[in-house]
This record gives sequence, structure tokens and C-alpha cells, in this order.
Amino acid sequence: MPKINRCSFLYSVVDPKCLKSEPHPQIAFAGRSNVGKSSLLNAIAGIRGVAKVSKTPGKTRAINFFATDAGFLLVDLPGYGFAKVSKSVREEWGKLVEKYLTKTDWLAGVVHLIDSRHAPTSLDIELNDWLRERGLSYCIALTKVDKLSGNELAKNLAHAKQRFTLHERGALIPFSVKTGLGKKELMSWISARVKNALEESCRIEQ
Ligand SMILES: Nc1nc2c(ncn2[C@@H]2O[C@H](COP(=O)(O)OP(=O)(O)OP(=O)(O)O)[C@@H](O)[C@H]2O)c(=O)[nH]1
Ligand SMILES: [Mg+2]
Repeated sequence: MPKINRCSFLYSVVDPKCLKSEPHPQIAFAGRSNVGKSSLLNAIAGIRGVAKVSKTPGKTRAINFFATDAGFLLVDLPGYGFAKVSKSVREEWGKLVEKYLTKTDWLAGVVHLIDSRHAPTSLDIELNDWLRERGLSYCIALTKVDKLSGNELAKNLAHAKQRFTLHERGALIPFSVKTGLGKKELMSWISARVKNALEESCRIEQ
């Protein structure tokens, strides 16, 4: 499993026209605003604060790219479902994220984050359907599980298994940045996706 020893912020993109092609596999983090995307990215990178975390929903409005020394990029996507933004801003975000997810050649996998405490929103289900229909490799991370009791977690996990369609190489991973639960499993999923993307690129080049 590639270990990340170093991770640094590369650049942000707000305008879809400014998305660049990067010659490295990318792992993107998607989910509703405040679900814990930036926190999870920091946990994976092993560096607190490399991605900005905030109690205020809607903090990450751009796509933020981070380089790791393990040969792949971590990509923090802006969150959806934040009520306090205008329709036009919401549409701009949608276009940016959609273009990124459909046009990135080196998209090795998408981690779709769902808040373990709440019933999935219609936007959560929509993104899950969309990822599946597009044939993208994705897994689901159920976030903030430290806030649940054991019984609640078992119940919500069973519920999530019913509501979401998993990718054939996907997984449903309970995750907490507070306890570290799920980090190992998620890292091994990410490693497998990165390895697969690198192998596919070699096949294309031959
Ligand atoms: N208890 C607990 N809190 C968490 C966890 N993950 C994130 N949080 C908290 O949830 C809040 C939002 O976290 P962020 O990582 O900024 O969420 P985000 O999805 O990046 O939010 P946007 O950038 O607004 O889309 C912060 O107050 C975090 O400290 C977790 O596993 N457990
Ligand atoms: Mg964020």
C-alpha cells in the first residue's frame, strides 16, 4: 500500500475552463456540504489542515488539488446541497464538478461521503446513481460514525446498504476522523484504484 509521507496543496479551480490535464491518477472526494470531505482528505494525507476544514457549510467552493509523494493526487470537490447559495452559484458548482468527473482521464476513483447520522438526501441518491451510470469507480464512506452509538451505527449501516448501489469494486466504509475507524480500509481501496489506473495507462501506451 503506498504510504503518503508528504502532501501539499497544488491549486484551486473555480472555472471549468481552467481544469487542466494532470499526468497522475486522481482520487476525488465528493459529498454534501459539511459531510467531512476536507477532514477525510486530511486524515488520508496524514496532515491536519492541508485542506481547510470548517464548521460553516459551503467552505470548499472550488475544486482543490493536492499532490502526494505516493504518485497520485487527492481532489477535494465542492459540496452539494448547501441551501444558502443562489441557484446560479449552485449551477456553476454543478457544471464544474460534472466537467471534472466526466473529463478527467486519470480519475482513478471517487470517494462518495455520506453523513452516517442522517437519512440520505435526494442529492446523495442522485450522485450515487450518476456515478454508477457513468461507470466510474467509487466507494461510499459513511462519515462521523464517532457520533453514533453501536446500535445506531449498525442500523444506519444496514439502511445505507439498502439505499445505495455499490460499485462492483466498491465498498461501504464506516469512517471517523476522530477515532481513525475506516482509514486503513479506505487507504487500501484507494491503493487498489491507483494501481489499476496505472496498469491501464501502461496498457494504453503499449
Ligand atoms: N465528530 C466528527 N466530526 C467531523 C468528522 N469529520 C468532519 N467533522 C466535522 O464536520 C465539520 C465539517 O467538516 P469539513 O471537513 O469541513 O466538511 P466538508 O465536507 O469539507 O464541507 P464543505 O467544504 O463545506 O463542503 C467540521 O466541523 C469537522 O470538524 C468526524 O469524523 N467526526
Ligand atoms: Mg471542504
